[in-house]
Order: sequence, then structure tokens, then C-alpha cells
Amino acid sequence: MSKFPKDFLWGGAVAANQCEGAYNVDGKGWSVQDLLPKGIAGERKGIITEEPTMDNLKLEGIDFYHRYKEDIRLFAEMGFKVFRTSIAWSRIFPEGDEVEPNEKGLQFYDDLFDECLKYGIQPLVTLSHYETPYGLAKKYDGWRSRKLIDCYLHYCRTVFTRYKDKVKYWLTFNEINSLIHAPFTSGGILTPAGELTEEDLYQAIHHELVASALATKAAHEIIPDVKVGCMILGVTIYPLTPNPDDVIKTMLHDRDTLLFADIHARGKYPTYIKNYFAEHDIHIQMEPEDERILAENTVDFISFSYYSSICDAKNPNGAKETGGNLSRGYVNPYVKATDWGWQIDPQGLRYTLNKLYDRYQLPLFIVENGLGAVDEPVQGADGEWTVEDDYRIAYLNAHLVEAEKAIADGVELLGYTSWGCIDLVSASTAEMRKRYGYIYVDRNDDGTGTLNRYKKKSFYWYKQVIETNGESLDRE
Ligand code: BGP
Repeated sequence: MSKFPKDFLWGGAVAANQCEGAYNVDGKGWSVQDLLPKGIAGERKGIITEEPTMDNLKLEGIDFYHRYKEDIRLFAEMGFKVFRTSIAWSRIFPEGDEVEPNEKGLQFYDDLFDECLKYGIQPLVTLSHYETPYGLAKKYDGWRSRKLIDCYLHYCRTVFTRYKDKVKYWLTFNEINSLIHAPFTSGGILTPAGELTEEDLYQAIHHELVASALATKAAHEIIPDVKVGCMILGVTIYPLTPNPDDVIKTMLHDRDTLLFADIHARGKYPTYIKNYFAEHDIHIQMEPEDERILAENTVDFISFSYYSSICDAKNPNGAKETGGNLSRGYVNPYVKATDWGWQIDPQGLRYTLNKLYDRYQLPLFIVENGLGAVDEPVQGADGEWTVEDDYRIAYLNAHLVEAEKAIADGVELLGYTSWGCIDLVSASTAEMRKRYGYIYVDRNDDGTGTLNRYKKKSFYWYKQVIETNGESLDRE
């Protein structure tokens, strides 16, 4: 009965900066995350420190750097086929623009990938997950400078060459469309957001898009059987009402997201953005070869994060505002929301999958989805700590059922990696108490805790889902 293909890639996702900790160990340089103690929300308020401060929970993370063997063993116990993580760029090139890589950083990921492969788990690696080396932020104002393309490419070629036999799935930039909303987090741009023009932002975006295409090219040259994907923040937007004004507003808003998939999948700037640039007097500096680079190096698949949907309206008429990490819109009266106000909309996932597949006919990969919630650890009958996280199971189950429907609709879906498969520090607020994991990590917002790991109820639930290739999902 299950519609999931036989070789469906079940797994989980994390990012180096949210779990590894060890922020200054074995030659690692600072990344922009080390200077963001309050996360993306802090960036909005201008909280960017000049050096790491110990109230930044990411500095220790969940100490994945030293405990990854235990964690991967637990992932293997759940039956993971794939594990998405990122390489912390500043472990490999501490300042970002060195010629020679840091061998200890390279060795760490060798060991990590070997550990995954030992259990038959494929690594799916994000090259840049909100962790541009701070050196590049300081020296070049991050991705505003074209120089970053060379630094990124040198880093990509280094890790492609090193891990070519171990890693076959790569993502170029996490949520590449986020640069417009969080220039420091996403693009290492130190100039305060308020001082940046739209032209500055689109210029930085252009640099990332060219870099993404060149990385795709390099991966195809260096790694046999490689698959390279872009990664989009998958905001689903509905018109708040059937008023055609709202429908058109929604269509235009949607392009903030689709633009990035359009360029990655079709290899060129769409007419609508060229017209927008002309109307707004935005001039992007492009080198003569850029158009060819984009055209010749489109991605093999499209990956995206999906947590929630929002509504948009021309005249909201008092509708309440809402949003996720980076998206802003209006409350949908037909759906509920998480404790952090993210609207819960499993059908939006089926809708998004169909929309992307209809538009591009490229394989899709859900690389983030999950419920951030406060968990209460309790002691089970055997004395072991656990969490009865039925709310998380309900969320994940409902989304997987909708993903399955999308597969039945005809969507080619490569896999599903739920976000924060082990509890980690949140990106938006740098909290520990917003938990996503199947595995509970004993660490609190005040920095206390043993860092011990405990299996939640969802651990056993997901294990069964994977074991039965989705057959065990509750389709009621
Ligand atoms: C995405 C980021 C992730 C992750 C997730 C959940 O935008 O790619 O890094 O953190 O959101 O967000 P949060 O951690 O803020 O709950």
C-alpha cells in the first residue's frame, strides 16, 4: 500500500553550526554563527558580537563534534538511509580565503562520513548552511563581493576532491532565498541590513547563484555519479481571500522564492525579474561569462525546507500577521500553529511538491520538515529518560502522508530528512528549548545539562516508518 519508492532516502538533517559545538577546536576559524548569540531574530535587532560570547549556545552546540559516533549509531538504529549535515566552511578554511586547507578539519569530516557509511547511511552535505567564515564577512563584506565566488569555489573543489568517494549528494547553499531577509546570517554581509539597497542584495544573490552553478559544474567534473541540488526555503503562500487582488499579490510574493529555483533549474534569469530590475532601477554587474555559466550548470534536483504556510493579501483588513523564520504573511483561519506561531499545514507540503514538480519536472528532496516544541523529559518504567512526544509524531505523520499523496500524484521524490533529528540549537532564536529531535539532548537554555542523549517516543515511531517504508504511517 505504501507509495514510497523502494529506494526512498529516509533520514534526518542537522547543520554543523547548530550541533557541532567545538567552535574553536582543531584550527576552526569563526563563522558568522559564532557572532550571533541570539540567532536570526538577534540579527534583526542588530545583535552581532565582535567576538564569540559564551551566551551563544551554538559555541558548544550539542557537542556533536565529539559525540558524533554515538549519535550516528542512534541514527543507524532508526534505520536512516541518509544523513544531511553541513561542512563548517571555517573548519576547512578558517578565514575563508586561505590557499591551504586545515587538515584537521578535513580529517573530522572524513571520520564523520566514514562513520555514516559504516552503517550504510549516505551523507547529504550542505556546503554553506548559514556559516560563512567571519573572516570573509570582515574582509569583503561577505557575498557582496565577487571575490567570495573564488573562495567558495576553492573550498568546494577541496572538499569534492577529498570526499569524492564518500559523498554523492551535495547542496550548494542552505535556503539560498534567505539572503534577502537575513544578509548577515545568510550571506556574511556585515553592513547593517538598513543600509543595504535592493541592488546590493540582488548583487550578492547574483554572486551566490553564479557560485552555485560553478560548484555544480565542479562537482560534476570531480565526483562520479554525483547529484547536486539547490536548497530553497519552501514558503507556501495562499491568497487570504479569492479576491483577484490577493491572488495577484500572492503570485508576486511567491516569486521571491521561485526566482531561485527558476534560475537553478532553468539556467537563466526569468523575464519577471528582469522587468522588476528595470522598473526599480536595479543594475546587477554581471561578467560576460555569467549567463553561460548559469545556463550550462543547472541542478540535478531541487531540495527545500517546509515547515508551514502563510497567506498574503493586498488589503489584509485586520488579519493577524504571522510567519516562520524568514517569511511574513497573514494568519490562515483554517490551520493551527506551533508554540512559536508557525502555521501547521501538511497539505501545503503536497501542494508545494506538486507545484515545484509541475514547474520543473526535476526530482525533489524534502531536506527539512519538523515540529519545534518544548519537550518534558519523563522517566519510563525501565528508569530511562524519554519524552512522550505524540504531538511531534502527529505533525511528522501528517506531513509524510501528504508527501505520499504527492508521490501518488506523480511527483518524483528522492527522500525526506526531517529537521533536527537530534535536538540542537535553533537557528531563529538560538534556543535549546525549541526541540525537533527523535533524540533528546540534555542541555538547557542556561547552558546547564549533561549533554546525555535519550530516545523519545518518536524515535521508535520513525524507526518503524523507515522499517516498513512508510507502510506503518497512520492514514486515518
Ligand atoms: C531553517 C534552517 C535550519 C533550521 C530550521 C528551523 O530555516 O535552515 O537551520 O534551524 O529553519 O528553524 P529554527 O531552528 O529557528 O526553529
